[in-house]
Amino acid sequence: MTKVLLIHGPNLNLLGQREPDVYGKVTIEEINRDVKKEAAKEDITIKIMQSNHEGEIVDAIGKAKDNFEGIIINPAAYTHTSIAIRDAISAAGIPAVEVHLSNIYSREEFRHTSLVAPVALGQISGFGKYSYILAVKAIAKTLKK
Ligand code: CA2
Repeated sequence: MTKVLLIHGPNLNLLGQREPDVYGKVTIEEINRDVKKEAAKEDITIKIMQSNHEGEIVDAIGKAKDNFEGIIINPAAYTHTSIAIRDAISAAGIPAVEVHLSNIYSREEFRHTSLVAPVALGQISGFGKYSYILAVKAIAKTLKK
Protein backbone atom coordinates (compact mmCIF):
# COMPACT_ATOMS: atom_id res chain seq x y z
CA MET A 1 0.00 0.00 0.00
CA THR A 2 1.32 3.42 -0.94
CA LYS A 3 1.54 5.81 2.01
CA VAL A 4 1.08 9.57 1.77
CA LEU A 5 1.30 12.23 4.49
CA LEU A 6 -1.25 15.08 4.42
CA ILE A 7 -0.21 18.17 6.39
CA HIS A 8 -2.64 20.96 7.23
CA GLY A 9 -0.87 24.14 8.31
CA PRO A 10 -1.78 26.84 10.83
CA ASN A 11 -5.38 27.76 11.59
CA LEU A 12 -6.89 25.24 9.20
CA ASN A 13 -8.41 23.61 12.29
CA LEU A 14 -10.72 26.67 12.34
CA LEU A 15 -12.32 25.85 8.99
CA GLY A 16 -16.09 25.97 9.07
CA GLN A 17 -16.10 27.93 12.33
CA ARG A 18 -14.83 31.36 11.16
CA GLU A 19 -14.52 33.33 7.89
CA PRO A 20 -17.05 31.25 5.90
CA ASP A 21 -17.09 33.99 3.24
CA VAL A 22 -13.44 33.16 2.38
CA TYR A 23 -13.15 29.43 3.02
CA GLY A 24 -16.76 28.27 2.89
CA LYS A 25 -18.50 26.07 5.41
CA VAL A 26 -16.30 23.04 4.92
CA THR A 27 -14.65 21.65 8.04
CA ILE A 28 -11.27 19.98 8.35
CA GLU A 29 -13.05 16.77 9.39
CA GLU A 30 -15.07 16.78 6.16
CA ILE A 31 -11.94 17.36 4.08
CA ASN A 32 -10.13 14.54 5.89
CA ARG A 33 -13.03 12.14 5.36
CA ASP A 34 -13.26 12.91 1.63
CA VAL A 35 -9.49 12.73 1.18
CA LYS A 36 -9.36 9.30 2.84
CA LYS A 37 -12.20 8.10 0.61
CA GLU A 38 -10.46 9.32 -2.54
CA ALA A 39 -7.13 7.89 -1.40
CA ALA A 40 -8.68 4.48 -0.77
CA LYS A 41 -9.89 4.42 -4.39
CA GLU A 42 -6.26 4.90 -5.43
CA ASP A 43 -4.91 2.27 -3.00
CA ILE A 44 -3.28 4.95 -0.93
CA THR A 45 -3.20 5.12 2.86
CA ILE A 46 -3.20 8.67 4.15
CA LYS A 47 -1.85 9.86 7.48
CA ILE A 48 -3.22 13.28 8.35
CA MET A 49 -1.84 15.91 10.70
CA GLN A 50 -2.59 19.56 11.45
CA SER A 51 -0.16 21.88 13.18
CA ASN A 52 0.02 25.54 14.03
CA HIS A 53 3.78 25.28 14.60
CA GLU A 54 6.39 25.72 11.90
CA GLY A 55 9.01 23.53 13.63
CA GLU A 56 6.55 20.69 14.07
CA ILE A 57 5.75 20.79 10.36
CA VAL A 58 9.46 20.87 9.50
CA ASP A 59 10.06 17.83 11.76
CA ALA A 60 7.17 15.90 10.19
CA ILE A 61 8.47 16.57 6.68
CA GLY A 62 11.96 15.57 7.79
CA LYS A 63 10.72 12.20 9.05
CA ALA A 64 8.36 11.62 6.10
CA LYS A 65 11.09 10.26 3.83
CA ASP A 66 11.35 7.06 5.90
CA ASN A 67 7.63 6.32 6.13
CA PHE A 68 5.85 7.91 3.17
CA GLU A 69 6.19 8.02 -0.58
CA GLY A 70 4.63 11.44 -1.01
CA ILE A 71 3.34 14.52 0.77
CA ILE A 72 0.26 16.68 0.29
CA ILE A 73 0.59 19.98 2.12
CA ASN A 74 -1.47 23.08 2.69
CA PRO A 75 1.18 25.20 4.39
CA ALA A 76 -1.46 27.92 4.97
CA ALA A 77 0.17 31.23 5.99
CA TYR A 78 3.62 29.56 6.05
CA THR A 79 3.30 29.23 2.27
CA HIS A 80 4.28 32.85 2.01
CA THR A 81 6.91 33.03 4.74
CA SER A 82 8.62 29.74 5.51
CA ILE A 83 12.02 29.05 4.02
CA ALA A 84 12.30 26.28 6.65
CA ILE A 85 9.31 24.38 5.24
CA ARG A 86 10.52 24.91 1.69
CA ASP A 87 14.00 23.58 2.59
CA ALA A 88 12.49 20.58 4.41
CA ILE A 89 10.43 19.64 1.35
CA SER A 90 13.41 20.06 -0.89
CA ALA A 91 15.56 17.89 1.41
CA ALA A 92 12.90 15.19 1.81
CA GLY A 93 13.35 14.15 -1.79
CA ILE A 94 9.83 12.75 -2.13
CA PRO A 95 7.12 14.41 -4.25
CA ALA A 96 5.02 17.05 -2.52
CA VAL A 97 1.81 18.59 -3.82
CA GLU A 98 0.96 22.07 -2.51
CA VAL A 99 -2.74 22.68 -1.92
CA HIS A 100 -4.84 25.78 -1.24
CA LEU A 101 -8.56 26.07 -0.71
CA SER A 102 -8.66 29.62 -2.05
CA ASN A 103 -7.08 30.99 -5.20
CA ILE A 104 -4.06 32.65 -3.60
CA TYR A 105 -3.45 34.69 -6.79
CA SER A 106 -6.84 36.41 -6.64
CA ARG A 107 -6.33 37.56 -3.04
CA GLU A 108 -4.02 40.05 -1.32
CA GLU A 109 -0.65 40.61 -2.97
CA PHE A 110 1.27 39.05 -0.06
CA ARG A 111 -0.44 35.73 -0.85
CA HIS A 112 0.75 35.75 -4.46
CA THR A 113 4.18 34.42 -3.54
CA SER A 114 4.63 30.82 -2.52
CA LEU A 115 8.06 29.89 -1.20
CA VAL A 116 6.99 26.24 -1.39
CA ALA A 117 5.85 26.11 -5.03
CA PRO A 118 9.34 25.96 -6.60
CA VAL A 119 10.16 22.75 -4.69
CA ALA A 120 6.72 21.18 -5.04
CA LEU A 121 5.69 18.78 -7.75
CA GLY A 122 2.85 21.19 -8.43
CA GLN A 123 0.34 23.50 -6.84
CA ILE A 124 -3.47 23.27 -6.74
CA SER A 125 -5.22 26.44 -5.64
CA GLY A 126 -8.76 27.73 -5.64
CA PHE A 127 -11.07 24.71 -5.70
CA GLY A 128 -12.10 24.60 -2.06
CA LYS A 129 -12.10 21.08 -0.68
CA TYR A 130 -11.73 19.71 -4.22
CA SER A 131 -8.19 21.10 -4.26
CA TYR A 132 -7.36 18.29 -1.84
CA ILE A 133 -9.14 15.65 -3.95
CA LEU A 134 -7.23 16.83 -7.03
CA ALA A 135 -4.01 16.63 -5.00
CA VAL A 136 -4.72 12.99 -4.12
CA LYS A 137 -5.26 12.23 -7.81
CA ALA A 138 -2.06 14.06 -8.75
CA ILE A 139 0.11 12.27 -6.20
CA ALA A 140 -1.50 8.91 -7.08
CA LYS A 141 -0.74 9.40 -10.77
CA THR A 142 2.85 10.41 -9.96
CA LEU A 143 3.54 7.53 -7.58
CA LYS A 144 2.08 4.93 -9.98
CA LYS A 145 4.43 5.94 -12.77
O1 CA2 B 1 -6.40 29.01 0.67
C1 CA2 B 1 -5.71 28.35 1.45
O2 CA2 B 1 -5.83 27.15 1.61
C2 CA2 B 1 -4.67 29.08 2.32
O3 CA2 B 1 -3.55 28.22 2.45
C3 CA2 B 1 -5.34 29.29 3.66
C4 CA2 B 1 -4.46 30.07 4.64
C5 CA2 B 1 -3.96 31.36 4.00
O4 CA2 B 1 -3.05 32.02 4.87
C6 CA2 B 1 -3.27 31.12 2.66
O5 CA2 B 1 -2.87 32.35 2.11
C7 CA2 B 1 -4.20 30.39 1.71
C8 CA2 B 1 -5.23 30.42 5.89
C9 CA2 B 1 -5.72 29.22 6.64
C10 CA2 B 1 -6.51 29.68 7.84
O6 CA2 B 1 -7.82 29.21 7.71
C11 CA2 B 1 -8.79 29.79 8.44
C12 CA2 B 1 -10.01 29.18 8.42
C13 CA2 B 1 -11.04 29.71 9.11
C14 CA2 B 1 -10.87 30.86 9.85
C15 CA2 B 1 -9.63 31.48 9.89
C16 CA2 B 1 -8.60 30.93 9.19
